[in-house]
Amino acid sequence: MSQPADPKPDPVSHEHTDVLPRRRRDPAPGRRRADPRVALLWVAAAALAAAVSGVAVYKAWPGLFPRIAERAPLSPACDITTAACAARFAGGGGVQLDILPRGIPAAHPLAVEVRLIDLPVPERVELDFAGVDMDMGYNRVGLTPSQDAPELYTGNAMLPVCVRERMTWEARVLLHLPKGTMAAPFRFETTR
Ligand SMILES: [Cu+2]
Repeated sequence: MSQPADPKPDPVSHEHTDVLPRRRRDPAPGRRRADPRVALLWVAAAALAAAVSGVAVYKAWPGLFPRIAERAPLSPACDITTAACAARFAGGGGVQLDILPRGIPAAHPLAVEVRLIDLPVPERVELDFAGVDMDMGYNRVGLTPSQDAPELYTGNAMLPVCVRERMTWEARVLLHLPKGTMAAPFRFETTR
């Protein structure tokens, strides 16, 4: 019975020890670590909004953005400004493109000739000129099937003048088939 006097100072020391666990439970560092996740959520929400508006644009102009069923690989070995070039589809068949006059001058009437190689007859054949690293607007012409040769399509086009000294273009032969559009790209450069 001499001990009951001891418990009196004890509550003080207990309080002190209680403070430590409470400090450890402080979630401040954990919350700081959770912040990037919140930021990521916002990025995801913004990306989703951009995707939704992108789909809206895509659906509003199906002619502008045809569903590309297959895109032929680029063939850098051939220069379309100096010769007729061919592109092969991975699924078989190909396209030969020729644009005259050579050099593909801007603001000059161009004669376009497309020859289909081992491909079914498309509903429509078009040639599209697109700026590779620059938006050059809508430059697309429809090609007409030749009377003599069913695999031959011809048409007239014109390349717009670029403000830049050097411009990289992609001429795309678009074959519109029931299964989707097949695109055969040919890259070239123009200089002023
Ligand atoms: Cu340009």
